[in-house]
Amino acid sequence: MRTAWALAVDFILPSTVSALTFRNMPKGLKRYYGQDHLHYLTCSCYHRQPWLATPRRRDLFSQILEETRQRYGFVVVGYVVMPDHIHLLISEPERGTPSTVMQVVKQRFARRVLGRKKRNSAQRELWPDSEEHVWQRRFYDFNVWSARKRIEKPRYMHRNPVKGGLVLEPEQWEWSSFRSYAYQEVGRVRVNLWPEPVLKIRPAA
Ligand code: NI
Repeated sequence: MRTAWALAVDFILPSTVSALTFRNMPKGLKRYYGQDHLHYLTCSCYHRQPWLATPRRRDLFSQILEETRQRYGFVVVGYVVMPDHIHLLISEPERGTPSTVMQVVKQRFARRVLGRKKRNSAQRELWPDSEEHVWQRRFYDFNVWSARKRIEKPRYMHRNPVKGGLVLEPEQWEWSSFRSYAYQEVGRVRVNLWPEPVLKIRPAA
């Protein structure tokens, strides 16, 4: 993961989302949204523990990302799921903000992997806030404006598993957008695709 250029920009609580969702976010910070650009998001597992080490976990994360994409309405331009962190290049969502998307994905994944541990009420107290045990609180949001960066970011993401010594070629890593671009494969996460528009039909007066 390369974060030298990543901006830990400020954060504003979106009024549309309950404060509970954001209770782990650092206070007094704000992020800026609403522009027509892409967001390059990076989030690491807590203390770089490999919560995404197994294919099953990476499948789960990908599935949650796709469900969230459909629900919040955004384009995944590129992504990679690594054993201890993730990178996403996404559009502005139709509902909420990139921060909402990140929080939803982090929370849903944490709940799923910690679900079994939390079922026991005695253990529940040992896991007062599951998300904190799985993900770092902060994530990095880098606004991608230029055509050059729009190319550079996916390339960097696709090479991440190679640089990490996990595979020899980007195409050998199933949990990235590479194969969708190279072979037009329909992957676990639909890449470069707007969600189906949902028609809101008003009842006749
Ligand atoms: Ni990385």
